[in-house]
Amino acid sequence: MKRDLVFLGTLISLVFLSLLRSGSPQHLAEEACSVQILVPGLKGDAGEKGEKGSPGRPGRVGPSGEKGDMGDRGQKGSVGRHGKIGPIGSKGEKGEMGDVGPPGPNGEPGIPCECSQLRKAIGEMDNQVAQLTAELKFIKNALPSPAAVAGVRETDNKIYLLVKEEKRYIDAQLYCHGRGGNLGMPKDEAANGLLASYINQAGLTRVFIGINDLEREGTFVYSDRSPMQTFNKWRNGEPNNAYDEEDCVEMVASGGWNDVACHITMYFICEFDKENV
Ligand code: MMA
Ligand code: CA
Repeated sequence: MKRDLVFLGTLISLVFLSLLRSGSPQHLAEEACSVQILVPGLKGDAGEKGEKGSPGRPGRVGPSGEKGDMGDRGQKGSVGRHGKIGPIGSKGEKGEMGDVGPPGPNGEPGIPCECSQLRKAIGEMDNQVAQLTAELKFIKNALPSPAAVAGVRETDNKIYLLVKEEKRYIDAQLYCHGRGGNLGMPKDEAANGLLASYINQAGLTRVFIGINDLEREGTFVYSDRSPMQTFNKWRNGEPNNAYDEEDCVEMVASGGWNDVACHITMYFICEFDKENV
């Protein structure tokens, strides 16, 4: 490179000199041609060592190696993550009922108001509840099987119950006693008329009522042992103690009374005092 520069410099100097000598452009071409006879100078000294080149591109990927030997067994892995939640199980059987809990806290105080009317109404309702409770208790205790019930009849102080189960007088009396009552004992016209209509409305012709002369022939008493008063409803010709065996009494559909044998069976009417209900 250095040698080339020296040669070029020499060439330019010679051309310049010849231009100065000629003094005109016509002589320039003739003088330039004369340069062709020039010869190169001596070879220059060796240049300095060049700088290191940049690294070459990476070579191509080599062929895959032979399969290696089997490696050692790996270490035991760490615990895995939690699995997903399983499906909901079937419902268990109902447990036993727990003990009764402690009583709750007291309620808020009531709102003050003009309560006299309300208090009165509540008092009346309390009475009605008590009455209904007592009646329900009576009904549960007194009623025979539902099929045998023909409703009840009542007056101010009595409840009458027609029992459609055929019984002998003594068993009918026991039945009524067992429920806190007696066989029906009509002691006045009103009561007698009520029982008569009860029988008729039930489509019956006769029922036992609570009158008999079991203790003393010819002396009729009510089944609560109270004596017969002036009121009676004996049919014409009764009591006749037919066949000398009629110590019990039936009421027929007209409301009239007739003495009959106590061992025959028929439906009957019980009566209950409301004050005992
Ligand atoms: C007759 C009459 C009554 C008696 C009955 C007994 C139908 O009426 O004599 O007094 O009680 O018979 O069946
Ligand atoms: Ca008779």
